[in-house]
Formats: sequence, C-alpha cells, structure tokens
Amino acid sequence: MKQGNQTNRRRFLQTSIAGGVAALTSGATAKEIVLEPSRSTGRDIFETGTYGVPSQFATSARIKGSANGLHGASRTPLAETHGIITPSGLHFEVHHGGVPDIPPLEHKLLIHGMVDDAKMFTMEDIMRFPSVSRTYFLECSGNGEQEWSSPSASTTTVQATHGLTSCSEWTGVPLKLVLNEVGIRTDAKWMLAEGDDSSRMGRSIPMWKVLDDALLVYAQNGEFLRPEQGFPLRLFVPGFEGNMNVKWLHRLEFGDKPWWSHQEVARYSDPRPNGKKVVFSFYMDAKSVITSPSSTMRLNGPGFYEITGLAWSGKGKVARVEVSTDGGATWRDAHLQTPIMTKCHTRFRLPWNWNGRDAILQSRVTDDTGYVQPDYEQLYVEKSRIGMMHNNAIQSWKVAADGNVSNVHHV
Ligand SMILES: Nc1nc2c(c(=O)[nH]1)N[C@H]1C(S)=C(S)[C@@H](COP(=O)(O)O)O[C@H]1N2
Ligand SMILES: [Mo]
Repeated sequence: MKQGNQTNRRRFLQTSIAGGVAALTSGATAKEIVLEPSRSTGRDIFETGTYGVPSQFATSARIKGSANGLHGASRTPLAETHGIITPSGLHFEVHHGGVPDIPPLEHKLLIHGMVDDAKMFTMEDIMRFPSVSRTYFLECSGNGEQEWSSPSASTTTVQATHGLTSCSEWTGVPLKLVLNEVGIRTDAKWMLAEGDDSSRMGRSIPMWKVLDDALLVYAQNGEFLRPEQGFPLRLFVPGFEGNMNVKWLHRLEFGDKPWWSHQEVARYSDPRPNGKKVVFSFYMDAKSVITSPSSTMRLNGPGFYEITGLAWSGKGKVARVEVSTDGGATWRDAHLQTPIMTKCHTRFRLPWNWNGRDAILQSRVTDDTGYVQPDYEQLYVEKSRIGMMHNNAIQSWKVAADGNVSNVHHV
C-alpha cells in the first residue's frame, strides 16, 4: 500500500515537470523524496477547544489600530487571504465608539417617522422573514487615505494600503420586506439608520437604495455576525461606502430629507479641486490591487510567478482586469476567476515569467458600467490633489533585481 503511494507520488511529480512547469526553480526532484513512516496518533478533536482555529503555523496577522489615524481600525491581511472570501476573524473593523456587547434577546429595531404604523421588532421577529444570502465586499471609504495624502513608506504592505476592504457571504432579510409591515408613506425619500453603540452612528440612506438591495444582516460566512461586525444586526447597503453600513442597528427613521448627520457632513464628505465638498457620494468606485507579489515580499530568483490580486466595484461586476509589469507601458488581460458576482471581490490571476530585472507591477480594473480605474494623475484631476476618502487609484509595487518587493505608491 505504502509502496503504491510512493510510486503515485513519483509519477505525479514526473508528470508535473513534463507538463510544462520546468521553469519552477524550487521543489525537490522525485529521487530525493523519502516518505516518512506514518505519524503517531494526532491531537483529539476537542484538544484545541470546541471552535476550530487556524494552524499554529499559519501566520496571518492583524494590525489593530494601524497608523493611518482612523479611530479604532484593523485591516485585513490581503496578501495572506486566498480566493475571495475574507475569514470572519480577519474582516477589517472600523469602530467610532468601541464594540458594544448586545444580548440578542434584548435587542430591538424601531422603525418610525413617515410610516403608517411605527413598530418595534425583536430579533426573532426579523428572523421570521424570508432571508437571502449574498456575497458582497465591504470597503471603508478611508481605504488608501494615507497613500493619497502623503505616500507612505516603501515597506508599507498591501494590508496597510488596501486592508480596509473585506468580502463575506452575508445573510439577512431584504429590508423592503420588513417595511411592508409598517407602510412607508409615499412622501418618504430618505431613511436614517442609527446604531446602538456609543457613537450613535447615523447615516441617511436614499429611499431607492432601501427598496433596491438593502439588507438587515444577522449572519456572516455561515454564522452569526461577529460583535465587531455589528452583532446582532447591521444594515447592509451593497456597494456603498462602509460607513453607511450601520452596525448594531436599532433605529430606522423615514423622512423627506437627509439628516445631515455629523458623519455625512464632517467626516465622510469629499473635497474637490474647486474647493467644494461632495456629500452623499455613496458608491465605492471600481478598484483593484495586486496582493502577490506585493510590498515586503521577496522573489526567490527569476522564473515563474503567479501575479494575483483582487478587483471590485460598488456599481456592479468586474468586467476586466489588466496587469502591467513595466509600470503601465504595456498591459495584459488577467484571468478572472469565477464566480464573478456583483459588488463582490473578484480574484484575478496572471502567470508571469520574471526575467530578474527591475519591474513595476500594476493592475487596472474596468467594471461592467465601462468605468476604468484611474491612475494617480487622473485621480488628482477627477477628485483632488490631497484627498481623504474614495482613493481608488492604481497601486504600484516595485520588484527590484534582488527580488525585494516594495511600495512605490505610483510611477
Ligand atoms: N454603529 C456603527 N456602525 C458603523 C460604524 C460604527 O462605528 N458604529 N463604523 C462604520 C464604518 S466607518 C465602517 S468602514 C464600517 C466598518 O464595518 P466593519 O467594522 O464590519 O468592517 O462600519 C460602519 N458602521
Ligand atoms: Mo469607514
């Protein structure tokens, strides 16, 4: 039996090499491989607790309270996540007033204002409505803020430059179903969503979005929301800036005009070159970034590497991702991994044979509205020279001849 496995293994390695991966410089040849005898019995099921944890050898690390000035933020280590789903425990977090611990049996959602019948819903009431599960990205509009205002150090990783985006399967109730129970008056044009944390986060959401795809979310990646993501209930407005996805949701008020809350007037508004500020920008524009190779990684000599990364758009699906290895002089289409879903991270991949010379890696996404991700020069013109929110410019990583990859911001 064991003999058979060894032969299979040898055959597998031989076919791989014959199959055209000869450019790989690492990996032992079959004749060097000596299989160890079977291991002794491993750990028992419950030895590491009743909830599974990653391997002790998996080194994914979070940066909590990272150096971008945002109050209470952690970032997703994008270089160390695979596929499109962010593990719940690595979902980025932004808290304006800490994380409250809310007992779900005590939690209630008040729906009032321009409605026929104001009502209070328990979590049990909400979960009795028909639910849906949808995979969406969530991105803080402050993602990349530092890169825009004052380009950060060459050792800044993709976690620090782009880690305020994550992607999960969210389960919840379409908000419009619940609204049938209260009867929204026809003159209601806006909804205020308010959180039950100390920041009392309040955002005005336009009625058309409420009736389109807004969700009352209670679960994430197959289990209840983490406290940090808004347990027991959060508003989800797919493709809209993170801030509008109000966590610990306890109040929805309907009215005929926006509330001009502190968040929308002071913080989540965008300066423009003409000195004016744009409010209610809502959408996260199409954006992409190469997650590997990326800053602080090291390439082990010339040869084959896979360039891979993530692309997304708050307005729809990713239609195309192009990759440049020469600082934007030439571009090649990357392979888009299916499924490609609306308002969802899409994984792209491109094989690359590195010749060992200096290279500048960039990615550029086009979404299905035809919108193309801008470079920094375009961003300066279209948005602002010194910006804060909604940086979706093309990111550049430099691969030096010694294999070291660094953040060169833009070229
Ligand atoms: N109640 C409440 N909702 C909130 C926040 C908050 O501080 N309190 N932060 C907002 C911001 S700025 C962002 S970017 C997202 C972050 O969601 P996450 O922590 O689940 O990633 O939640 C938003 N919803
Ligand atoms: Mo945010």
